[in-house]
Amino acid sequence: MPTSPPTLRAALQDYTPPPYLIDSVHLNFLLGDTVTRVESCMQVLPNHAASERPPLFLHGCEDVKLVAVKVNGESLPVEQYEVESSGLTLKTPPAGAFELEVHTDLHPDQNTSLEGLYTSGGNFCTQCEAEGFRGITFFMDRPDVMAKYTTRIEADKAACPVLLSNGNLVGSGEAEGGRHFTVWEDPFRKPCYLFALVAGDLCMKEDTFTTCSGRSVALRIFTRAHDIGRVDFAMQSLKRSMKWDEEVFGLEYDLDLFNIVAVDDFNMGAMENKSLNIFNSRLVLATPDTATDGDFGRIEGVVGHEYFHNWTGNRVTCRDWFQLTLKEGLTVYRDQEFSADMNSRPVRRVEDVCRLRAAQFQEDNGPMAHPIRPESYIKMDNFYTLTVYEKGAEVIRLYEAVLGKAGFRKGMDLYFQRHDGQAVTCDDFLAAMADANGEDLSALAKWYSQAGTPRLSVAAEYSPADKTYTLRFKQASCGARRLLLPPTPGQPTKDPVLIPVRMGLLAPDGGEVPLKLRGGEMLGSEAVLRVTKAEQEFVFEGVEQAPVPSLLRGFSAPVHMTVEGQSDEDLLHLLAHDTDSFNRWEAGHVLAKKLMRALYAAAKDSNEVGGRGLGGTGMVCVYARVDGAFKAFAISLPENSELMDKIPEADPILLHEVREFLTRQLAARLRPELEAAVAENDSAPGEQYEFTAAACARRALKNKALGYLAALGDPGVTEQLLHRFRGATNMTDEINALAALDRAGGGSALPAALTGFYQKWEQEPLVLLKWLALQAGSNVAGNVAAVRRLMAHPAFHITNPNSCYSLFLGFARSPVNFHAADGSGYEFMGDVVLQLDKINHQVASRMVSAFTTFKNYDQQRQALMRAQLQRIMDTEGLSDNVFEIVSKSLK
Ligand code: 0A1
Ligand code: ZN
Repeated sequence: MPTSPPTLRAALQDYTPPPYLIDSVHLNFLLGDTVTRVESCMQVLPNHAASERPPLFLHGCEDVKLVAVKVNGESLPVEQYEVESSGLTLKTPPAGAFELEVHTDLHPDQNTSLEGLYTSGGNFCTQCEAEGFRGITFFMDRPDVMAKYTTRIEADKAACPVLLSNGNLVGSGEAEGGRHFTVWEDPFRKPCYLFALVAGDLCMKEDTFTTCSGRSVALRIFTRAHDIGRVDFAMQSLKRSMKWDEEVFGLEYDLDLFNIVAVDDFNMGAMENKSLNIFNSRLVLATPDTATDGDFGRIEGVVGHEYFHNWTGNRVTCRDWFQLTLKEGLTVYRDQEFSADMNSRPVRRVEDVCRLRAAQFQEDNGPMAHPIRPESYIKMDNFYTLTVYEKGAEVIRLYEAVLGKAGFRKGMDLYFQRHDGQAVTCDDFLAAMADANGEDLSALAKWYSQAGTPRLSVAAEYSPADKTYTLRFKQASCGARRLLLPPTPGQPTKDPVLIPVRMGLLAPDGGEVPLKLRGGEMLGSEAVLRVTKAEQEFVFEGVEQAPVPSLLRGFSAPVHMTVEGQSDEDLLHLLAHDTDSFNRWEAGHVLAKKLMRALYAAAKDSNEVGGRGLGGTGMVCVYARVDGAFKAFAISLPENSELMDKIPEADPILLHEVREFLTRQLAARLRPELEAAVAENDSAPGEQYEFTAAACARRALKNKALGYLAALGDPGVTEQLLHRFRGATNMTDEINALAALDRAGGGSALPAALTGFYQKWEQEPLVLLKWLALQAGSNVAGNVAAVRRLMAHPAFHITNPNSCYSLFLGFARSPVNFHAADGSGYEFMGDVVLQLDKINHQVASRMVSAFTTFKNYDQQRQALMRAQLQRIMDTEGLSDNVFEIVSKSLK
């Protein structure tokens, strides 16, 4: 619901411990068709000096109606408390421990924010992170208040046969009027953001996992009846995650039951509520006919992620929300490692780094830039960002680079030993890592407090006379001028950070040079240099010939690196000989970026794309030289957002035309190779779909090649695509063929193919999300009208976040239509933001984020985008979520 403009801003430096604690809480949910009553009975403990009697403040929200307040069993006289929409204050609570009972009424069926208690497809469910529990009852809604929960749920037995909450089922029975109940007890203390309740008509699939100490854990996945046949992959992923965490981190599951529930209406991906994970259904349901390789990979990763939170997030949680990266950065790191172990490690690393550079670097360079530990926020929901999650994971990787895998594990062990059952800070994590290894890691602390992506430049010098090779590093941060916070001492000019540079040197014959730093010991063929100063040099001795350096192997730190004087020959040398697979890929990627930027610059000068005949020779070379899983990557062009970093005031449509030109060039020059790639990697007739690294790599290359061939506009290719589309036996191939048809212009075949796809999948909302996204992202000029029409299509539901992400974010990815010169795309998104803000603040604020990059574009577009931001800003009753992003963008 829209609220008045915000006045409250939370700040890290204002943290104080809570004046009271809640030792235990009994919740009684009386679920009803329209009204739900929540009876909460809390055992409150003082957490202040005995001489004081501070007021007790419990957070609330305007949709929660207070019905009764009792202290130690007696109704509290009205003059002893104050109730506002923000919360309930007990003016003079009793001294010592006491019992506080609060009854509230809610309307879950009217709750479109999808926070607190709401309904999805007629079933009840909750989402409490970050601050949704206050939408259920008045409570100390902060993560450092950790209580033991007992939850009774009562509902109509026919409408809600399944009644779930956290922990163990300790009771159940019949109630009056065709109702029934269950009682759940969670033996582990937890913050209220980890509370969950699910009630409804759900089917269940069950399995078991035997832990390393021999305990049997019941694993259950709940879905609507229609979907229960699609949970096997998620179940297997869960079992693999449980085993992996035991093997890699020695972490065993701690209850006898682990539940996952899939719901269609969910703002984010999934939620790690203690023993009752709630998932967006798109991250649970998958069979080869409905889900792509990408979907399977995401499901595996997110199932792992939520499971891993049981230790990194639940057993050890955050003291306050500024510490979010403590659990998220660490858990993303863990899910990335899990996925790397389950699939191809090098491929996963390239994918993770691409995402980081394409999106997080952009965030770091825009108006919402914040350190992985933000210093202030208006709405915490806005800080579930790529910076906190993905850059946070890269910062965890820095510990690993510095300490090695064994040292990292020692640090993790000490972290759990010290902090199990506590709500702690990022400093506590750093201290555990440092103490376990006897290392001073204070140089890593700046990564938590500085926003922006550090820039690292490297100059190299070879001295044939004394056979030394010198690397000179310089570091500086970008983004400082766009920092959100007013300049404060130390923030506008950044301090140097510790940058671990994993590296090797390649001799002219491609062999590895043994590394020996001046005055040091032999290091083998790979070393991790610790760059800690603004300027620092490392001198290698005994280098017989001028080498080619291979720096930042595996992307050992999240920085922009420039190697001065690096030639195309150097890059091709790395491509051919580097022992680090990431850097081999990186060499090709750098070549592709250089090529695209050169093409763009030439087009800008001459007003003609490709006018100077720049082809793709470098990339043709790259394609020829890489093999296996990397061949598909070798012809993947860098994302626009990555290129724009070095293109001031970019024209996104011109950049798109450059991409199209280069795609056509490559398709023409590589046609025989691409056709061979299709033929060699096609599935054999009757071949079963498998989600394995090798099978995914084959499909990726085949489909990438088909996408290129589609760009040729050859009717024969279109015919082949249509044939493939009709005959596809899995969704990866089916949706790729449809997308390629779209790229090929599709001719008259495209509308019929789209209609056929819709009819085939009419009953599968998750598949229709792909159908919506594909049409929304079309680069056919004037497509905004079609997207407006799709909003009225039965496949689209404005109250469903997935629908909005597919249609609107899909549209924002179209350079031609979102960035249309007449501003029609921006106006459409402005309309969408305002409409959505009345329904769901979190979804609206994700949409408005499409405007935050406006300073990257040319003057006309900046003005048009800014005008939409201003129009949103001037609208009455804006949510805090949208207000925060718009106001920071307009600064
Ligand atoms: N903790 C979850 C993500 C999550 C965060 C916020 C939510 O609502 C605002 C929902 C889910 C995770 O990292 O998976
Ligand atoms: Zn998480």
